[in-house]
Amino acid sequence: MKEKISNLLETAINSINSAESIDVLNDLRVALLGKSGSVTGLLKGMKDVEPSERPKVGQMVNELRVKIETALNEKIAFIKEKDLEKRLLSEKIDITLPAKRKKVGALSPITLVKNELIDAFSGLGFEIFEGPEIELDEINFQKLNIPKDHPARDMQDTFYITENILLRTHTSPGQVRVMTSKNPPIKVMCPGRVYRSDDDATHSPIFHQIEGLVVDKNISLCDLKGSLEEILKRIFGDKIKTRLRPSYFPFTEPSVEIDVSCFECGGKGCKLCKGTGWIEVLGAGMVNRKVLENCGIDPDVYTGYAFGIGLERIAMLKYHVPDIRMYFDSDIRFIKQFK
Ligand code: FA5
Repeated sequence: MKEKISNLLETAINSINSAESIDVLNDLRVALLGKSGSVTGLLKGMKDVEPSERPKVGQMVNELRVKIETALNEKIAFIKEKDLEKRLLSEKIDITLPAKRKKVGALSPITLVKNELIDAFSGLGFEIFEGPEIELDEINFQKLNIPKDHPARDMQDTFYITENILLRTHTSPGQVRVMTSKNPPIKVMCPGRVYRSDDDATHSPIFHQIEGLVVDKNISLCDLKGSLEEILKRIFGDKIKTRLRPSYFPFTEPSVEIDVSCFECGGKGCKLCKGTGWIEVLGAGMVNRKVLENCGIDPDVYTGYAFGIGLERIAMLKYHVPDIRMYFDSDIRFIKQFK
């Protein structure tokens, strides 16, 4: 029996030493120590051993089991370490290689101008209000003093969903929504997308505006002029001058167009300002008494001013974009210029 034990130990250690994979070692563990393994087989032969010898032989078999188990575990640990070394070598990372460049997008010039304007108006205390793009005829037109069949509707033909529901033609309905839901003092800007049945190099069927509205006691045209001068200087530079020209909007009275002196030629006259030295940038005016009344605000107590800026137009001027359709062409070369 003792000989059997030492023979089994020798063959087991040889097999473990020559094994090259964890799978082979696991098979060996089953063949040697498993239920029907060789070591368990030895125990079954104990009945043939002299009773006086049994404790000693039993101890030898246990020692054999421990030696085989230790040898198996050591070999498995050795193989695992080798595998790890191999993997670390093959997966070596060269941190000196140049990194792959991530493609970074750019903000559209419309977003750039929008952010700049929002920033400037916020600085003057304007809060943001955003109205819906699908609007009621009543709010887009009628409450703004543009009744059905008013000739001013020709300038803002749009896309009708039903007879009374349409895609808003300007951000001015934002004025109505604010005035009917909030008491003065009011100081808001309404940025957003608007729609018209237009399509040429300077007019798009979809474009962006920012509306401004201030309603309080004693608001005058001077407040309008002062605030907008401040904002336009932020956008076009400190050197520009502004001027107010009489205009007409049904929802403001008096109404004005605001021009800035040409920031390209300093007012001497060039291609950009078509030789006039001035560039028209926005429409504005004192809120019409009728509009205040339509929105439940007493025009004998409160007055207000409002203005509407076309973002595409400002961005075209600022970034020399020759055709409004370039904003919507999805040509990556166009947008890359604004990084
Ligand atoms: C209005 O939309 C008025 N709601 C502005 C206003 C608000 C006046 C408050 C007074 C008080 P107008 O139709 O002029 O006004 O448009 C304003 C600006 O939007 C224009 O100066 C122009 O820059 C831009 N715009 C108008 N139509 C288009 C178009 N189809 N594509 C691109 N920009 C346009």
